[in-house]
Amino acid sequence: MKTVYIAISADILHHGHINLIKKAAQYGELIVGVLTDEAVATYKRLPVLDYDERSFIIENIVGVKKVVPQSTLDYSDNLEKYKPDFVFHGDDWKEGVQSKIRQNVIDTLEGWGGKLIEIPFTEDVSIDKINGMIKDASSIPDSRRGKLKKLISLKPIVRTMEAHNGLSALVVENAKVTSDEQVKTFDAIWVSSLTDSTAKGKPDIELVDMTSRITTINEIMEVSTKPIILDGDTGGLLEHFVFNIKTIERMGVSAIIIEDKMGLKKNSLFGTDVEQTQDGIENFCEKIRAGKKALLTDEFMIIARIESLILKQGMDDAIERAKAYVGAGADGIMIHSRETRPDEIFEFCDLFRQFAPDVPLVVVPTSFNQVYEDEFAKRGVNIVIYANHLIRSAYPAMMDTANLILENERCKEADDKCLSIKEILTLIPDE
Ligand code: SPV
Ligand code: MG
Repeated sequence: MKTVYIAISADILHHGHINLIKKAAQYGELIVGVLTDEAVATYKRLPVLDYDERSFIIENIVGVKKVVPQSTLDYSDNLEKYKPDFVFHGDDWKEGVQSKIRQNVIDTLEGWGGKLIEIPFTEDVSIDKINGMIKDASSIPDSRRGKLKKLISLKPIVRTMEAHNGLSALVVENAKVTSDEQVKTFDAIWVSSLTDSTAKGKPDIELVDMTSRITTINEIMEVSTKPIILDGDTGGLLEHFVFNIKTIERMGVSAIIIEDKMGLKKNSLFGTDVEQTQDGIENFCEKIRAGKKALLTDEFMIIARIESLILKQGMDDAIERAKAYVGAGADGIMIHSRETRPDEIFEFCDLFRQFAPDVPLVVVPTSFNQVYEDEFAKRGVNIVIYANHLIRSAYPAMMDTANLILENERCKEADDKCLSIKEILTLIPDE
């Protein structure tokens, strides 16, 4: 008896898959590699159904002999393991991101004389339409809120970009870069106090109040589906924090990060150049405990941000606080630094992982910007936040255009720097 192998994610199952399974099963005993949750989350989006549910469905389709997990988009490991005589796939992967995977399949099969058989792609399947419906459904609060925890559990690192209004949120939602066999996108949105304030022409000193922050969050939510992490500044007075946190949780935000400072808060990147006061450990723990008590779901995360390195209080203080905040119930820790080298951040990560192997860890590498994401992941970091880069790049572009018009006393020269009128008119869809 010959053996046949196909791989699918099976999150959206349609008659094209059934065609493929039927044809493949005619050639021998059919093994189906179902992509693991990690593989789907890394290469596509969070799966709607988890691996056990998806593999259960596939196991029960006529013609399927066996279901096995496939943990990468690349087939090589499973092909080496099962040495099938045939691999079946639709003929729609000869170009684009999947072409390299296709070539690996052909090369690996050659090892034992196996063959790739490609069948015509089933044309009338509207995956785009189904994806659109899933996207709409996943933007509602109850679907969105739990996505961050899920992403942390499935991805080596959760890549997060700031947004400060609807337009920048659209950028975070839609930015996509294709490289090798991967499609890279952002996983989550950071609603930064610095960029939310700057966009309003205000300093980052908790002057933009919660009502205004909520308006920004709503604008962002209207045009996006990705989980949102809110920069909650100091969290304010404990008595206010317990109310605000409920509102934020109800809206479908996934996490709030609060920093252990008190009094008039200034942006951390000023460091000790301005006067800033760190909160007492017990006081801040009290805020964390009160916040946790106020929550209604176990999806929402309170992440405690440690300012000891920013305020030059030393590593021992940072670690002491991390232990205390985790003990008080914080769902994660953010460690911040304004050093241009990552050494103190790496040292913290190593020490932190010795006593908190599973607590999510967040970094904001604005200053130590040379570190690649996979290096952070190796050090045990779960979330990396690019905290201000969209607004920082928008401002010089706007200034250049304004200056060009002033210099030329007309707008023709500025046109090259601008989106075309057609593009700006169609950027935001009517519905
Ligand atoms: C923000 O984005 O507002 C932050 C991060 O709090 S930082 O600006 O680095 O303090
Ligand atoms: Mg901030």
